[in-house]
Amino acid sequence: MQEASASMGRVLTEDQVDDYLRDGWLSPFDLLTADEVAAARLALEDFEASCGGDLGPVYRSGSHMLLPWVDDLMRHPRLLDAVEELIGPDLLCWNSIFWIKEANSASYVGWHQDYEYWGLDDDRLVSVWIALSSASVEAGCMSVIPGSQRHSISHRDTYAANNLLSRGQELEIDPSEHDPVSMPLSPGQVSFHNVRTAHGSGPNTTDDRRIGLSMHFMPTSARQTKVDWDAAALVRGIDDHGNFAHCPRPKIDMDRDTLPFFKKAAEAMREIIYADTPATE
Ligand SMILES: O=C(O)CCC(=O)C(=O)O
Repeated sequence: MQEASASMGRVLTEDQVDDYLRDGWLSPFDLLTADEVAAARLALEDFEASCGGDLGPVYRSGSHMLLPWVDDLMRHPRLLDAVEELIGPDLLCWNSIFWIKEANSASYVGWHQDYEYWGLDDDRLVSVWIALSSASVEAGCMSVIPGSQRHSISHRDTYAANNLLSRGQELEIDPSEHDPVSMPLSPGQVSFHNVRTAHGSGPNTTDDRRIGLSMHFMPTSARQTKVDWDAAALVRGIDDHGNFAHCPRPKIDMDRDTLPFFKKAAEAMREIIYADTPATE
C-alpha cells in the first residue's frame, strides 16, 4: 500500500535537523494560517459541543479515525515534509491526542518520556504538537530537557487529579536541575520532540483555553511490543512491514463506517498504556 510522496524542496534547514537530532526537540515551525487555525478550533469546539461540552477520555485520543479534518491535518503536506526530513520517507502516524487546558485551570502535564509507555520499539518516533490557540509560557506551553532522549529516566505513577496523563506519570528526577527549555507557540505553530525526550507543562494562567493537538509519527518498520494488534495511519510512502493495521479514513464527522475500528484501536491503546501497572480488584 502506498501513500502520497514528498513535495519538492526542503522545509527544514540542515542545521534544524542537526539540532533536532542532537537535542531531541525543534520549535517553533510555522504550519497553519490564521484562517486554518480558526477553522480547526471551530471544528473542535463544535465536536466538543456534540459530545456534551467535553471530549472526555474517549474522544481525546484517536479522533483522526472519526473526524476528517483531524485526518487531513495529520496528512498536511508541509508537516509530513518536515517529519520526513527528520525520520525518513515511509511514515505511519500512531496516534493523535488533544491536550486542552481550560482558561485559568490547574491542569498540567507531568514530566515524562513517552517511550517508556507506548510499547513501540523504534526510538526515532517524533511527536508533533500543533497549537490551536496560544501556547505561551503563561498558558502552560510544553518544556523539554534537551538531550534527555539519550537516556531512560525512572518514572512513577501518581494518578494526580490535575495531571492530564492517564497514570499521572512523573519523572523521578527534578527537571529544574536539568536546564529545561520552554517551547512557546503561537496559534498555528508546531513543535517537534523525540519520543524519549523528557517533557511536561504547567497550568494555564491565561483567560483563553490552551488547545494543542499532538500527532506521533514513526517509520513503517516500527513494531508494537506490548499487544498483538495495534493500529496506525499510513500517511506517506510505502508500508512493506505490515506491523500495524492501517486506520481507515473517515468521510464524515463520527463516520459510522470507521467507528468500530476506532473502538478496537482505543481498546488496544488502553491495554498498552496500562500494560505494566499492578492488577487492581
Ligand atoms: O500538551 C502538553 O502539555 C503535553 C503534551 C505531550 O505530552 C505530548 O505531546 O507528548
